[in-house]
Parts: sequence; structure tokens; C-alpha cells
Amino acid sequence: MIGKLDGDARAQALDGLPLWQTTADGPDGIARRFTFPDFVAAFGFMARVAILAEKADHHPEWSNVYNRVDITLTTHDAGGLSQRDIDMAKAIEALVD
Ligand code: HBI
Repeated sequence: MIGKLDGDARAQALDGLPLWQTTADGPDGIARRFTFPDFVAAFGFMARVAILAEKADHHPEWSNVYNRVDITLTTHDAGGLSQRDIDMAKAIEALVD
């Protein structure tokens, strides 16, 4: 069972993801908004994230409106932010680099 990130480990992990914000309400996690030129680009991104998520058995909470994709990462099994969320955020960042 994976644990919640706390203290220095949490602060350090968040430092490495400057474009992600911790959630203000709802489950403890990290969130980022991605915008694309159009819906096709946004949905292509979602398809790539979906493949990553299935491989990692770690799934985003997300919504899409036209060219915008809002992603929140939280670990249900841990009741908050875990290393799995950090790893997934980094993998997602690598897709949009
Ligand atoms: N995705 N975000 C997230 N958090 C989880 O705890 C989680 C998941 N996907 C699959 C998953 N857990 C499974 O490991 C368990 O629910 C069995």
C-alpha cells in the first residue's frame, strides 16, 4: 500500500513540478490545466495520458472542454498525494515537452 507524501519529501516533490498546484478543495492532490490549439490536439493528449495511466495502473481525474484539459492527480489508496502522482505528473510533463 502506497503512503501519502508528507513533510520534506512532499515539498521537494512539489518543487520539481512548478506548473502543478496543490488542490485547494476536494481530495489532496495536484492539478494542472493544459491548453491546445483545438479539440483534436487535446483529445490526442488525453489518449496518450490514458495509455500511460493504464500502464502505471494510476488514473487521472480530469475534464475536457474543447481545447482544454484539466487534470487532478491524487491517490485514492493513500487518501492524498503520493509518489505515484508525482511520477504520473512527470510522465505527463514529458509528453508535452
Ligand atoms: N488511480 N489515481 C488513482 N489512485 C488510486 O489509488 C488508484 C488509481 N488507479 C488504480 C488503482 N488505484 C488500483 O491500484 C486499486 O484501486 C486497485
